[in-house]
Amino acid sequence: MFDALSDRFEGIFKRLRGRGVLTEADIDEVAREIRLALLEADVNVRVVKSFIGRVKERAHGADVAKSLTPGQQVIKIVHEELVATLGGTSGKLAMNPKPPTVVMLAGLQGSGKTTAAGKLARLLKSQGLQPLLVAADLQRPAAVEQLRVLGQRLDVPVHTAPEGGPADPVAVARTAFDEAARLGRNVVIVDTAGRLQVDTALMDELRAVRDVVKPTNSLLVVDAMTGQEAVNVASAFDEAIGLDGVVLTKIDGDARGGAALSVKEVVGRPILFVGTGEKLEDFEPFHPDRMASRILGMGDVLSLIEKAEAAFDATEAAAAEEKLRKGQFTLDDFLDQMQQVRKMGPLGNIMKMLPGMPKELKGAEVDEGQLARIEAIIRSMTPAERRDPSLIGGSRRLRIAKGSGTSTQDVNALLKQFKVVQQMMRSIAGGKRPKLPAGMNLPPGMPGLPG
Ligand SMILES: Nc1nc2c(ncn2[C@@H]2O[C@H](COP(=O)(O)OP(=O)(O)O)[C@@H](O)[C@H]2O)c(=O)[nH]1
Ligand SMILES: [Mg+2]
Repeated sequence: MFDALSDRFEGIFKRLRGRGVLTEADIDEVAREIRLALLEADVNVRVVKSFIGRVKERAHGADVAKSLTPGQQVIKIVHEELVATLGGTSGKLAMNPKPPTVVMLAGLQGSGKTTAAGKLARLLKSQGLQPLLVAADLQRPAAVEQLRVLGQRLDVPVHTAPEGGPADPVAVARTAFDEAARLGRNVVIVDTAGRLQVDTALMDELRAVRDVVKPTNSLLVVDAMTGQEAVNVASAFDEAIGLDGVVLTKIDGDARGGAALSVKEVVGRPILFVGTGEKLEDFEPFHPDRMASRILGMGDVLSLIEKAEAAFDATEAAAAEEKLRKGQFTLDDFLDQMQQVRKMGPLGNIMKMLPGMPKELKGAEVDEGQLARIEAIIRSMTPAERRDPSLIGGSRRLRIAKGSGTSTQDVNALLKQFKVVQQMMRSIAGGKRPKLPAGMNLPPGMPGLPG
């Protein structure tokens, strides 16, 4: 799910990253592109409209924080609004203070209710709870059997209508509580019947079951493939039985994601769980922030932005970049940049997070001890030497090594690495992808690459 949308966002943001300043017209253009991307992903029109409105308003009004580039700022706003659209905080089941907690699953036929019942039972069991599955879908005999098989596999009891008795879902629901008490079960999961379409008979049956079980959580199971239609389905179920949340299934498929992005805002009920495959373990609590990062296809970049915000000064970075371009980057700047980058946390991680980093750089291991050594070496140089390392001949090398408590080999290595960085920077500035010489590790404190 979300692949196409992710691609679109990636394209939009890639262009944004290179920009220094965003004009009103730039923001409008970005907003237009995002709008199109969302509509193509089958997101509800109303949702798109309010989403774009919020993003635009915030982007226009954003006081340009020194720590972020304008492009990063827009990405951050889009991400935050996406999280809000998806439901803000992570969903959780409500627990009945007087057990059992009752979870009623409703939804169209084939949406994945029975599977979700099994998956939820598995999840709750793993959390130390004692679930009971209740087969209140008596439309098709196969449905009961399906739940029974799941229960057997999970070693979770399944409550069904008595053999040969009337196929009455309300009766099954009513006797479920005695069964739960008898078996010492504290969560009752009720699987219900579905239809291919919303109809009154179905809704009446569900209402009757609901009145008997009084669900602590009444959850709508929605197939992500339903797209925007999911919104109508959700509204109908909400009106009929009252919903507390949504289980979005089959997000492993190639659904465009419109349902996920629309349900919360239109129906006002959060997605609590997602089904990510056919197996019982393919089920997880829904985290809006993680999903938003996944949609933007840049989870790593976002955490990098967060870190950068905390530590990095965009103005200084821009100045360093400018110097690089002009070939004026000195060892002093190198030291400055190294310290900036170090404020952001373990270097190895940051390298891995940077988008567009050549693979050989991403894998580069950075040794923090080596960082300290490099810092000491540069500090032992005179200002003139830092500006122009070509001054550093044999005797100066020895002096610097002694001053920094390192060896002349260390000093040599640093000077060599610095030269490589300068060359790399020049080639990046010239629009080429940098290549590290074979066997050479990235010098720590390598300044931020222009993304
Ligand atoms: N790929 C995938 N298939 C699912 C998922 N959830 C359910 N299914 C499949 O969807 C079909 C219908 O599921 P079922 O639980 O019987 O739907 P119900 O009619 O609502 O009870 C089955 O073939 C399930 O294996 C999911 O999250 N991912
Ligand atoms: Mg079923």
